[in-house]
Amino acid sequence: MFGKIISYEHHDNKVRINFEHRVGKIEVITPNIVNVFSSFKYQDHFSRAIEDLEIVKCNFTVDKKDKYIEVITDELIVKIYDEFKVDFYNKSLEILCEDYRGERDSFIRRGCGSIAEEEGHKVEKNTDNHKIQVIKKIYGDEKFYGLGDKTGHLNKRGYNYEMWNTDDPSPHVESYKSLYKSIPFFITLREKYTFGIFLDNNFKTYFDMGKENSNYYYFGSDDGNLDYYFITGIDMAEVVNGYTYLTGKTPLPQKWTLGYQQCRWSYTPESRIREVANNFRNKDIPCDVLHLDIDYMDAFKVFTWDKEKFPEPTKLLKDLKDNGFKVVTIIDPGVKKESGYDIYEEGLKNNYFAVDKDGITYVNKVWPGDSVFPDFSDSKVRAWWAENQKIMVDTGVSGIWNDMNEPASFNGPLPDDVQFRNEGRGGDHTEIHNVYGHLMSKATFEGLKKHTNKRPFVITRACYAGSQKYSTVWTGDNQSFWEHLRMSIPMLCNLGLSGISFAGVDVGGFSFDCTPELLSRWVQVGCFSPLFRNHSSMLTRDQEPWAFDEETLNINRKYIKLRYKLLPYLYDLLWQGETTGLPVMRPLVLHYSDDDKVHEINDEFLVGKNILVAPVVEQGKRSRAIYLPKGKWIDYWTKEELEGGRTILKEAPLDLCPIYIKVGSIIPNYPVQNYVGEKEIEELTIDIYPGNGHYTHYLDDGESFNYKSGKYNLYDFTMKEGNGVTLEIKTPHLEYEKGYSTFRILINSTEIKDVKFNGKDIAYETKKHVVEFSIKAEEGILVIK
Ligand code: MIG
Repeated sequence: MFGKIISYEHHDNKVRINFEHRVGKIEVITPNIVNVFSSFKYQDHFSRAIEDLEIVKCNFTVDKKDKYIEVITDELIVKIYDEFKVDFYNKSLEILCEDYRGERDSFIRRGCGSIAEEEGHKVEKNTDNHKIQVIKKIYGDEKFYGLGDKTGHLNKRGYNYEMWNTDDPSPHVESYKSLYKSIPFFITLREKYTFGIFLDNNFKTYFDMGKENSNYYYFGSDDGNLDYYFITGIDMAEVVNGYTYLTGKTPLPQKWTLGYQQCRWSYTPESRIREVANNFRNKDIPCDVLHLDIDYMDAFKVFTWDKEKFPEPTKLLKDLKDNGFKVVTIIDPGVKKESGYDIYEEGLKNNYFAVDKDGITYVNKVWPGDSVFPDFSDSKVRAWWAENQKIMVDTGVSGIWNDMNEPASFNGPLPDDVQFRNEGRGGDHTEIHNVYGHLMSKATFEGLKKHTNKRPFVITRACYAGSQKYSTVWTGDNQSFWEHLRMSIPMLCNLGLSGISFAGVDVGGFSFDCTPELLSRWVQVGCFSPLFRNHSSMLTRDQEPWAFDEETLNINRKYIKLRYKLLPYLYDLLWQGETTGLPVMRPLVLHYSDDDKVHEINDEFLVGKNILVAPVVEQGKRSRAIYLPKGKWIDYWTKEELEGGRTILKEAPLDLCPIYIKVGSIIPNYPVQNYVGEKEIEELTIDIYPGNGHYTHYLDDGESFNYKSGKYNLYDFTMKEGNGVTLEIKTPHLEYEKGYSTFRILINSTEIKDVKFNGKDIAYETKKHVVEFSIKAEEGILVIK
């Protein structure tokens, strides 16, 4: 297709290569990130994922060799051959990734497809060529991670997927090619190397990770540009950082968004939501957020309230706020086609809706019946949608939940030729589909930012790469199946590796009836996922923490309280993520990739670097095998020290989720509150697992953007072992006025005889497994012997 290399030119960070039939470009973004581009549709990248990209000025050389052109950065060697074949080497000249030179060749599928299809079997296609396709060689040691919210296991090797945002409420199983999100990014882990590839193409894209043939994997599309980034790094963490350097980091959310959230399709009428709120307080279960699903609206008209079921929404929301609850309302994209309805009329008058091929406003059916679809690919429409958020904000709504934005529709999918403004370029549904939810979230984010001046809380179902800048996500309509509890772990871990740190699944499962045991186990996973929301569908049995029996209620309370204890740790992780791009919930492979035993662990995960969670995810199980990576780990419940690098067997009765803390960890804790902000927290608890370690705790007002101008505090803890333990406390940044007055130190060891802070003796108490004492929250050296 490209033909032979004819010549090349080199300007700034770009190398333009003229082939016989086409032009190819190599762009050096940073020493670790190189873009491979050829225009098939647009001359420029026209990226929806990457905004305001900063090209790092770096030295690189370009040379013409006999058979190839060589681009050398400080970290990468890129060799470009005829036909725009591109190979990547590290600086030691070891090959990381090369284009496959052979023919595509699928394995044989014996039998007769048409007969099987008649009975309803789905028959997989054989080789399927795409206009744009890049085929990479498989060396044999590859494992693949990322790709957003795909079903199945952590490692994607041997499977194929498509990126086409899809709302399919039937049970999500391993054979699904696509769900709600399109994040065309994956990380390859090889025995000694790791790198990521981000195909920035928002048309339908295809990923085959060695399913068609075990000698190669490929990615491609039938439209858009050939436009991919090769991202390398010393480890997976650096690759994630590189990917989020391009597409953006998950911003620090308001602190209450990390509290427990309760949802249901739908809490209605208003007396029901008041009852749910009161139950939380009466039953001593912390909760920060209640969600209102579609039935709060008048005839499903967005930005309206059903005045019969919710006669006084402002008063309701105020009462709930006084009781410590924030309310999040659902907003779908579909606008009811109804004359006299202001949102519809306004949009129609201004041509804000997508149109059909003849330029007539396109109509499809969603909840309100016949509906029209705002064209979020037009900045004017986004600005209008952003303004509409004010209607909700003025009523007292604290966050917006964007659903159905794949977009989903009842009368068949939107036809390919539905027309959008596409930022002035014009484009059809095949181009906008995968970014529709992304652009809707962006509009919602901007509206909430403007009208609250707080960090926006948006939850979206549909996504594209980079949506993390605007929105948290949930994984759509799972079911109350054990299989879906199991799947939630690799799914959230892969979303995290795909840049989406703030994510969650419907705890307890959306469709189907949950059981007491399933909810008891699910809350043990949910309390560690960044978005912690129990949600269930109408027509299923109640699923609130108290909806089953006393035991289930107690287990819910125990883990929701644990969540509130860990709030400062989770908040710190999100704060760190603004710099590192690392998610809260991480697969073990992210930090222990040298240990091949963790590469495929689907039923354990890390929270940050220090906490390992190994939940029970099978009905009836009361014990499980747990692999602990190398190093020393402390059992969170018994305080027993365990040597890692081996599999242990752990008893896990229904109320116990196995949790392990790495030796050398320092974990901040808050007292349990009914909701974030209920208590003024003057004393920060520091849970210490003696060893060598370092931790930085971050504190700010938890809601505004003042931290961006320096209004925050940092508390730095450095722990060293040897002749007891010393903990050096520093406060390198203290510009937020409401700091702590004391630290409550918990030392997870009882072999202690003497504690001194800045040379003075400190009295301590010895409890069952820990030694406890308080000190002033100031700089100093704590010596524990
Ligand atoms: O399928 O608004 O995924 O969370 O409760 C119905 C009703 C549409 C789908 C969402 C679900 C929500 C439901 N919605």
